[in-house]
Amino acid sequence: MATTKKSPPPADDPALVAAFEARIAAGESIEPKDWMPERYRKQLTRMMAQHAHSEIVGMLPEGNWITRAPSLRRKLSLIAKVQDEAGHGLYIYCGTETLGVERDELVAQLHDGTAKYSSIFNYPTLSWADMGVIGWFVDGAAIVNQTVLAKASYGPYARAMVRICKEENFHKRQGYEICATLAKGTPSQRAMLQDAIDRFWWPSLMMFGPSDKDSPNSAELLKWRVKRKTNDELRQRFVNLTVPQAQAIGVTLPDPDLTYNPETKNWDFGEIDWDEFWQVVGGNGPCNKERLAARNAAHDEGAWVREAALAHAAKQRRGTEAA
Ligand code: FAQ
Repeated sequence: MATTKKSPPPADDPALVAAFEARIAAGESIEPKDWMPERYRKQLTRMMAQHAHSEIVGMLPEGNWITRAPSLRRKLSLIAKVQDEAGHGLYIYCGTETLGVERDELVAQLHDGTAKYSSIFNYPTLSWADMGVIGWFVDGAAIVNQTVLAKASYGPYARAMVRICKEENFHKRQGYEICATLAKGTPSQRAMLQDAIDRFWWPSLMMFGPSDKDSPNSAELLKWRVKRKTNDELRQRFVNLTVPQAQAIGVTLPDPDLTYNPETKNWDFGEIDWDEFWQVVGGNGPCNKERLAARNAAHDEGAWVREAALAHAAKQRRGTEAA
């Protein structure tokens, strides 16, 4: 039997590409029904899907502490924060669907381990102080990154970022407040805080991705104004913002090379362990397997909810058709 060879997608029409790039250069927003180059669609789908997965997997390290929060007030704010992260994942999955991809397909890629999500969520949460430090560093880093993405050229992604950043600001404040409280606490509370800072500082810097010279996607994303700043520029901004916050509560960031550079007005910092970064991104971090197992178990255990929701929707449709 003759096999039919799948033909490659047609090359983008150069005139359409030029018109598209002129719109980007003019600062226009690209909307779902607008023409876009296939590479633009592909890059956005990749990046937005990874972002949505990160929000969903990002619920796990903090969800781990909901039952152990030290007071009702802390428990309420932690539950609300984790629930917000679920909402962020869902907005971004919806945004990704506007690019013509099914959410089920993306979720299947997360569950079978072929999709990436942020490296930071593959580290364990060992103490209550980790809840403070995640809010301060991880949400802080997310805000630095996402405030710029709120000006991305793709409308649905940019608009999702505006709303998400507002919520992330609350998260950062609740985290920093936990840290400030522990910093004024007993010697063992201060030690617990410092230990959490020591464990999360470097992985938080890794959230911004590889250094610019090793970032294969940046050139294209910058050209099409999905990214407006490079990985290194955003990482530097995060360091500059965080150092004074650490000084204000009297804690130490674990980097002996951290020094203020009066010429550049930046805080210079030490070398990131890129081997560790690539190990974690490649699936070999401390908690990668645990995180995927937890997501898969939650998905399987939720099968009856999806079935019930679909059955209900079908019943509603039949009712509307009969009327
Ligand atoms: N982890 O060429 P680049 C949050 C991959 S949300 C894992 O530089 P790009 C909220 C990258 O995908 C946190 N993989 O890539 C929250 C690429 O792989 P590929 C998530 C990483 O896209 C708070 C390869 O390395 N935020 O925290 C990482 O230009 C608290 C080469 O890298 C976003 O996703 C990494 N850290 O730049 C939730 C923001 N870095 O696909 C709960 C949107 C890189 O070629 C609790 N995304 N890789 O095989 C972005 O801004 C960008 O995608 C970057 C990466 C900056 C992450």
